[in-house]
Amino acid sequence: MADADEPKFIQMRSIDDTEGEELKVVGELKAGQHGEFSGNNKQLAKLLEYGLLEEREVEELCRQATEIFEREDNVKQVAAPCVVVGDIHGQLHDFIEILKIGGQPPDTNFVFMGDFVDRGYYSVECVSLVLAFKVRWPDRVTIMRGNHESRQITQVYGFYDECERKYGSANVWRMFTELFDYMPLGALIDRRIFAVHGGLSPSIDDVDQIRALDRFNEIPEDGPICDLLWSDPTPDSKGWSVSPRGAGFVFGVDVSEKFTKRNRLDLVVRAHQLVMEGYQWMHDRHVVTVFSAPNYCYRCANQAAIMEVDENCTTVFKQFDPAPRRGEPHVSQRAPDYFL
Ligand SMILES: [Mn+2]
Repeated sequence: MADADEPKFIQMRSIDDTEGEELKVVGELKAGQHGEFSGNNKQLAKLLEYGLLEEREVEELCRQATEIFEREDNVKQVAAPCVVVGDIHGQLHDFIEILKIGGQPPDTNFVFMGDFVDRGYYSVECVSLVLAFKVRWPDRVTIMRGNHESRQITQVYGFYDECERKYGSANVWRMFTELFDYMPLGALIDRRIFAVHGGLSPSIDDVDQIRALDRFNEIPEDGPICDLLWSDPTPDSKGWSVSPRGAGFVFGVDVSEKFTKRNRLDLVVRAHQLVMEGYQWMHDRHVVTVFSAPNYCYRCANQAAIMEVDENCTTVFKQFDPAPRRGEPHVSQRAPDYFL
């Protein structure tokens, strides 16, 4: 299994220099507004200030997150309003930017559609941060698994190497990848919007069928779980076709129409594909792609987006450009245009 493209990395220097305002949640954590400035709050504060957790902290975080995920359904019910986030891929500065643009837990409900790791330089920090949010506010933060939350894929696309480089062994990688097996597969927002990392599966007609799957394993090489995490919509053909990715399928507008109608959905929101504007409608607005890593791989010059769902289940997209940081090449530099 492989991603469609294979970009080259430019080695970067340091992460020291994030200027700008302190995040509200950092201030509140310091002020003790979320309880004692200890344990998980301390980890969260450290991560929000671009720090790296110690190995024993990662161990504790994974243990706590596993306990929470273990009790969650394959498809988590989420109430609007919420903010839906696509691929992050180790781009920590941009993750922090998302919190500035979209709001912060616990005031904002978040639905993260996976692919926290690989490609970018801060996969460890990104996955630690999203898990620290989850552990601190489990009911405010929904996480689903992306195709990169996998032992096999992370050994090819950077996360394994990053863990070894930052911790001196593969211990932390082992802890995270064991945890990945517990992540839910999707979310249902107000029973009207189905969120999933990749797309639909020829083995799944009803959302309820997903609930019956045994997900607590490495992502299989085929079958419904693989499809949900790997498939892509296509404008070019109807029905189901072989995917050029080597896993999952590509599906046409007729598939999306049938699935949304049968499950009484407004739409399917998914991530998984680079789209230049950060979001892209497809299949007569039955499907929308949200991609939240701007200037992906530090060279794709794409905008990123998040999707806000209001209390009436109306969607608004906020686009954003790369957050400023020294030491990384800037391919694109466009004026932000959040409200298109
Ligand atoms: Mn993906």
